[in-house]
Amino acid sequence: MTSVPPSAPTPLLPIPSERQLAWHKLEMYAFCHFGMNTFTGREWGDGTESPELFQPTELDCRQWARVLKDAGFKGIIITAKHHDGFCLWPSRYTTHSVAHTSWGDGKRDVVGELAAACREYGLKFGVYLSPWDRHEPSYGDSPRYNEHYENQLTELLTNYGEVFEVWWDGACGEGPNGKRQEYDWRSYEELVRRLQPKAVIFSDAGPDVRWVGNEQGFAGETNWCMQRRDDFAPGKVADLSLLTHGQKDGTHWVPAECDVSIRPGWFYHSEQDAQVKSVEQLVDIYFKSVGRNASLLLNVPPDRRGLIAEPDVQRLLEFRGALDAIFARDLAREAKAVANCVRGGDARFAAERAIDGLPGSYWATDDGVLTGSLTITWRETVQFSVVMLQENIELGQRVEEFSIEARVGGQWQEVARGTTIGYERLLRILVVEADGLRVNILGARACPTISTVSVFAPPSRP
Ligand code: FUL
Repeated sequence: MTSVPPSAPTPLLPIPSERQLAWHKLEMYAFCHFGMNTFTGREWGDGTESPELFQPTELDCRQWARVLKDAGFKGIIITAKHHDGFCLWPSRYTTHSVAHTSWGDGKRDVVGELAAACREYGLKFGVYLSPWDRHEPSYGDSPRYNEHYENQLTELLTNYGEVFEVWWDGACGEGPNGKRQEYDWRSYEELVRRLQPKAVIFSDAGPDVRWVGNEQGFAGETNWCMQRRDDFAPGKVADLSLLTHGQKDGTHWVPAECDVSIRPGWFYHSEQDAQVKSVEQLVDIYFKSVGRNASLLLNVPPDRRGLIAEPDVQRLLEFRGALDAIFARDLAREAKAVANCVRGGDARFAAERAIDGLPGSYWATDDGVLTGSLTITWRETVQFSVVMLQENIELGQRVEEFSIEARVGGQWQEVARGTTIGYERLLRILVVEADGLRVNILGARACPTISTVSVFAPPSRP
């Protein structure tokens, strides 16, 4: 008698698009806030600044790319235009730009220089184009400004090669007597899709990536990639915790991105040189963003020279060193794994699939089996301090609750507990000496599909 091999679990909707899947894998990329505010010392300019003030003395976007690449970032998003309206590229649609300064004889293009540097260093390139524009006279005259915004977006999305992310800021400080602009988000979105079909679009309401609801760099411990997207609009979210946690019953796949600055401000201010975040803070942010099923967009603002300042360069390299040490040795790769339920009893869905280090392979249970345990054992005791879990999100985000146990002296003891997993969940645990580790899936929306269980040894002290 021949038995029919079990089929893969049916995707549990919503699931990520191709462009979202590629974005998930980036995990960590940088923001570079640079522009008029760098030279005025402000965070929000009012649009009356003279373009002449923009005078970087040693601008070198290759330095930005080199530093960020060495620190392990996968891409850079630049503030091509912030709220003050000053454009870092020679836009045909305004005189408020680099083309109208004496800097570089009005012939340099910061966006172009950064795009080229990203290409050279193998980094993705993204753009922030502030919808709120305090300089542009047509702002507030809704159809006219929407056309202006789309013209500028078109320049950015056609002249600089591939763009991986378009960042829409919901901020608008116009008071009750200020200009009211109705943004045509739908039309902007169609434009991005047409010109850069691979780019993800970020805003409070996606459509592809959502703001996490705070600027401190953390996602909720419970963090779903789903959102009831039609209930949201950029800059209009009343309950930010919905962005921090996502929505289990969300209708669309709109995962979270954590934007946070390495300094107190988004722009460079020399008086904040001593306030660059510590390695401990950056590692903590990493565990609370990447480690909670979100991406990390770390802002590293270049200084008035047009270079990433020394304290930041130093800190980024230390941060890289710390991450390399934490993730140096995956003990799961040296272990055996078994599960109490394997889909159809088939080796294609066995526990080993979660520790084989191969992308796309995963442990799964039978349909309707919403709990299960995966046990890893070592021949001798090991010490570990970090566990990484991943779901095969191509089939949807499923796990709602899990626990982790360690076998210490022959006894199983709980060392961590959590809710969602998603693309990636990192857990820091007290160092234990154990010869086994068990991941218990305690609840799921459909049969769990676990693509990775990694167990990292404590960093060895130099
Ligand atoms: C906010 C802006 O108002 C800040 O200046 C900064 O650009 C931040 C990333 O987004 O909404």
